[in-house]
Amino acid sequence: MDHNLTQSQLDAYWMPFTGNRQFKKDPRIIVAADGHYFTDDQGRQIFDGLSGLWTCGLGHRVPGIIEAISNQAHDLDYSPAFQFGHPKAFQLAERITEFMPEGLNRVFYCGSGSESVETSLKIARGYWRIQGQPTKTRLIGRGKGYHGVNFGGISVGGIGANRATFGEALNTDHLRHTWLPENHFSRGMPEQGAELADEMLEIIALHDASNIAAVIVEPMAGSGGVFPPPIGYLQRLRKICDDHNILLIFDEVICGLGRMGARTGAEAFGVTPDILTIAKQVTNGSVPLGATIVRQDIYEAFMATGAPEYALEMPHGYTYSGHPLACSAGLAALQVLDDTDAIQQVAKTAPYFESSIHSLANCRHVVDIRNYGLAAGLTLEAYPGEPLRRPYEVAMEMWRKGFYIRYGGDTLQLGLPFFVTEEEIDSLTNALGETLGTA
Ligand code: PXG
Ligand code: PLP
Repeated sequence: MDHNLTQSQLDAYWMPFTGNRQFKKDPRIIVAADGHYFTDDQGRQIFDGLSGLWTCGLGHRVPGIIEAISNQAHDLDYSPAFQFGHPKAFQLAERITEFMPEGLNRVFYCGSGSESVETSLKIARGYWRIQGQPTKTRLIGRGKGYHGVNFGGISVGGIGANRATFGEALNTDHLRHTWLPENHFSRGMPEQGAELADEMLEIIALHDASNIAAVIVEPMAGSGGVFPPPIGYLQRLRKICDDHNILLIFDEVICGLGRMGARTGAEAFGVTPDILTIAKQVTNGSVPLGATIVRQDIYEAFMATGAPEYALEMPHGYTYSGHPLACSAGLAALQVLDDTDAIQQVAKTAPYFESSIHSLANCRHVVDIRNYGLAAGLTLEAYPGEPLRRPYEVAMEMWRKGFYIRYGGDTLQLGLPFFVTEEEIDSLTNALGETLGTA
């Protein structure tokens, strides 16, 4: 394999969510991975402090998953997603429901988190139309929310930069984000802020519930900077949705399948949504797959419109919905998750990680630290007029030191592998402390 990329090869690839000009001057090329470490093109070992992009909680190159994908590629490389099925798509659907809260037991596949979000929003609107309430179309999101990059997702999303560039999107409203100054340096769920859910009542007063289809939130906001929900917040939001007949969607693309130390964020925080999205961890990142899981009665409503049986109940789906490689990878990943008690391991390691990461509270430029499960976010004080620069500089220095961490906006983000050791946590935190000390 030739890792000496030519300038024209570097130029040809328009990289996603990347500073392309900076990257191409100083490329960071990953050529291999194993367990908790990447190998770069200089042969350096780099600790994976974000589990890929929140994808690979079980580490890289998990034997059962490699084998499943390679066997599947031999047996059935592709099977048409529309009007035909293959066994693993059904087997995985049932398996996924075993990880879901009680009552969420119908699974619609797609290829990514962004698509799982679009699917959830379309199901919500379609559901109300079928119920004879076609005016219930409005979609509500939350500040700092990340729901992928498609038009629905950026509309309900609460990260301005992801949307402002692209002009008109869907008409949506947003609850305020839950990042309150009085909660800075909270460990786990912050104490203040449950009442922020009541903003939903103001939005209802503005539009009337008869025009609102759904509200979508991440149980713990991830990409926006890791914001666990205030104690009682999600319960309050659930109650308002129930009182006003509004569907509650949890976007669990990061929270789902282990990272919170529970099977879902819904389980961790004790609130069950009507629709839940997953992606990333479902195949341990090995093959793209997303899914939208709904309450059985939502599915049944689509089946019970009186249309002929051969008619499509929902005109929606992706070429790669339930791709055979993805489904076999998903079955294997969930098997490993189960067999290794990985989720219990996350819950067990979380307190150690919490103390370790909060030991950075007094480092220079650290404005706030937040954590839950094996996720943490740090907000850094901005250079005057340059909010994005410091996290970038810190992350680059960490890369030079042999640690991959995520930076975005004015935050650093950590999402450790589920079987991270205390030694690995210590060395990551020490390196980060050293870097911040001089940043
Ligand atoms: N919803 C949520 C809650 C997500 O975190 C998506 C939807 C979109 O998924 P896809 O597969 O379309 O990217 C995500 C993805 C980060 C980071 O650094 C987070 C995501 C993606 C890339 C980087 O926090 N989340
Ligand atoms: N664009 C065109 C021209 C297509 O034919 C298709 C799928 O058939 C799509 C977009 C959507 O692709 P996907 O199903 O992979 O999302």
